[in-house]
Amino acid sequence: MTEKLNLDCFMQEVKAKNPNEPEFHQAVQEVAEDIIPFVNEHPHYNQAAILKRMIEPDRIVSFRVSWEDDNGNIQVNRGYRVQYNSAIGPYKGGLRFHPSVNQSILKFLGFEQVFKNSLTTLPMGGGKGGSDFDPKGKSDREVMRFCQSFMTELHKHIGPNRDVPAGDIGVGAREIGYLFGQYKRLENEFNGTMTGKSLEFGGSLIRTEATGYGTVYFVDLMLQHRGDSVKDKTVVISGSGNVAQYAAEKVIQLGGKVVTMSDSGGFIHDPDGIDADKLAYIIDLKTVRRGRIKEYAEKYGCEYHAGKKPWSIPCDIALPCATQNELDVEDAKVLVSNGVIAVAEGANMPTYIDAIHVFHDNKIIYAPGKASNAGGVAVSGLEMSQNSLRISWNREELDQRLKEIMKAIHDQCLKYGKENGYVDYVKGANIAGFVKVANAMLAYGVV
Ligand code: NDP
Ligand code: 2IT
Repeated sequence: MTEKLNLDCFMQEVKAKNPNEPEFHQAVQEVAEDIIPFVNEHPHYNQAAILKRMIEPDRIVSFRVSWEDDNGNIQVNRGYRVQYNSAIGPYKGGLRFHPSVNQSILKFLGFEQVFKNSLTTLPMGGGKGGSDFDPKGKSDREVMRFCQSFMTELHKHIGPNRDVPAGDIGVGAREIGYLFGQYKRLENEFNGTMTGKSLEFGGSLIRTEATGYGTVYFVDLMLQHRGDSVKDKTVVISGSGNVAQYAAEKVIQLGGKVVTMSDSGGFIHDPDGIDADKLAYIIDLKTVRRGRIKEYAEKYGCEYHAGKKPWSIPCDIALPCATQNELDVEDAKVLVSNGVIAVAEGANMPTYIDAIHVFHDNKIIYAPGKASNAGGVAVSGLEMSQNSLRISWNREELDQRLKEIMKAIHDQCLKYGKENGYVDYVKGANIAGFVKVANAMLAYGVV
């Protein structure tokens, strides 16, 4: 008879074995709260120690990245790739360039990615990588030299059937271009090893928009399930990068009103709503001019709140789209008391666990990132398919596939998360994501 798992003992062991990794502990705890009761009811998973095996990455590669800045000084950063789990497909997940990057953050992201990718219905394992390199304030040439040095090591560990990186915070079209260019040069091969590529060299339509669009499609599905929709809703968004920009665009297209966006300096509050023209300004500001969101407030004469997050602004829908742990228990209480209906994560793990509990206790519709932001990696999966087939699908076809995938994720959340009329999307996503990977691992025996 296999012993049942106990959440506290399990987490104690995780913390002892992975010291000084608070983000990783948090991501495991969020999953374990749902999976431990589930595996205790399905003891064949415990017998095979599936959960214990799933929290251990297949491998972590860590390496030195030396490069020369524009002044001729030698700079040294640390690069990583966490290859988490390949039970259902090649490792797949983004690269993050941000000064905060460390092993804990990349392990949490890689772990989440395993569940997220499983939910997409596509054959992708989970991984994540990146560096503590800060692209802010660097010239294009410095970014290029960094990317080339980073790829000079990374290329040994990736490949179209092994591990397929993409973008994340600080890694957009510019960085993917430099990274793929160096990969191709080193391997002397043109293949689908990276996604998020530009359209001229194997990229997919809709990939740029996919995470933000998918998040809003998911919100609309959650609201439809309650006989409601995004139309006429007031929406508070954090972030002003890739995910936030296209979440805002889709909200506007569906008839909602976006009243905030932010960056690491603070947030702007535009009570009249950010319309398509104002959003075009933000996209240019953030992706071309690489400026600060504060400039929006100066241009359009609205409020800028330095050093603050936007959760105090009354809204129907809140979309955290910037980074991890940007919405705490006090923020959650304020959102609830202001009448929020739905919260969906465009970012990965933006909400602290006790803030999630506040949403659940108040029966707020709440979607974890592994469900609501899976549209990005899903279209990355479609980019891989197009690269393998050497074809390109058109925009309508890809948008349709994205919608179908978000619907399939929503259905999986309902299957495992619906109880007495309320849907616990965290539980639904965790169990559905787990079952597919776990069953593959069972089939492989002890590996
Ligand atoms: P970008 O680099 O394009 O934008 C990041 C945004 O978040 C910027 O507005 C940035 O502000 C802000 N931000 C970053 N770090 C912090 C911080 N420590 N504190 C406050 N604000 C911060 O990244 P993405 O839009 O691609 O990613 C945003 C989130 O979405 C991340 O959690 C990412 O993991 C997740 N995600 C991304 C996907 C994708 O396809 N790109 C897919 C699924 C999830 P500033 O400009 O001041 O740095
Ligand atoms: O967190 C994520 O899902 C991403 N950054 C996208 C990963 C990908 O491989 O497209």
